Amino acid sequence: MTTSKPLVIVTRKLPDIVETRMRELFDTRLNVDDTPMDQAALTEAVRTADILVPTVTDRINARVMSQAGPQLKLIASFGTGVDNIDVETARTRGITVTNTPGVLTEDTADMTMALILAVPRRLIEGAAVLREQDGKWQGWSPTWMLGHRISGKRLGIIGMGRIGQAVARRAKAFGLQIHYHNRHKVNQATEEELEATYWESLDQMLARMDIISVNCPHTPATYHLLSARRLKLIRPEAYVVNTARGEVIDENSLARMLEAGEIAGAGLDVFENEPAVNPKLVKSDRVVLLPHMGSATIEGRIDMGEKVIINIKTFVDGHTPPDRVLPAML
Ligand code: 8YV
Repeated sequence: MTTSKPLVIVTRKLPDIVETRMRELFDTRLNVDDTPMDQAALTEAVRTADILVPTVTDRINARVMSQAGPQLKLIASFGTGVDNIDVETARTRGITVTNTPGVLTEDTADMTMALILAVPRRLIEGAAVLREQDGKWQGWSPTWMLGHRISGKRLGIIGMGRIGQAVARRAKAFGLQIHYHNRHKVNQATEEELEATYWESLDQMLARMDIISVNCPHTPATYHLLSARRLKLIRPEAYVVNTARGEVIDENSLARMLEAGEIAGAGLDVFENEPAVNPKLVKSDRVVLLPHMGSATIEGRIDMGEKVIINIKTFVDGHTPPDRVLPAML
């Protein structure tokens, strides 16, 4: 580091309490009006920062990193997913990368469960009736606004890491049967606790599920994991929920299938080209769309900030930060 206090550039507005603490500890440059940085602004930031604190909205690719000055030693990301950062290029340039795992697990699992309930039970449609009719609802009818029962259905979780398991725990309490596909089988105690069935073959699992939840990270191996071919394996009565990353699903194919009634519905918190959303999805009445809100709780965001601070402080003090991300982990 060139100064006693490292220059930390934060790309987006963070909770006040996090920013205040960062300013106490570091020479911190904040983004108080929260304007997202374009590639030029990011390039400028890496030319001067000792430490960069980006978020999911910043693309820290090889091109940006190639412009980094030798003083840039740490990218302490405010977020768990690191698919927006070229971790391999960072490693070759001697730049450490950290993230904020663990602290958004429960919030993201809650939001996943909310979508699992909202789509089959037509929550948003029902709420919209009262708004559209200005509160003048025509009254109850035995065959109106019928959705589908959750209890007893088969939930297929793709990615049984921290978030996948937290979803499974909730879903089990709602009476869903837990199935999962993962790179590896989870340990026996967890499988027993969740009464979960492991499917080595994603194709086979997809063909048998009533609800599918995407909870794996976006990596080169999971890009379009739900490809056009695999989406066709899903039963037409089934629902798809995604709170992980849009890139895991071929969004155009999903939108086409929803339009054609080949999939019953979808609950999506993430999209392939955020903030753009496929117009077919926006128009569809078979979907519930949320603007990437999975971890959007004030408690979660403060915890994420705390993790960022711990990672920076540990690094500056000459130790390996607790949440270091290595290419081999992806
Ligand atoms: C965060 C997320 O809000 O942490 C993640 O991977 O997807 C979000 O919940 C976002 O990444 C913050 O950068």
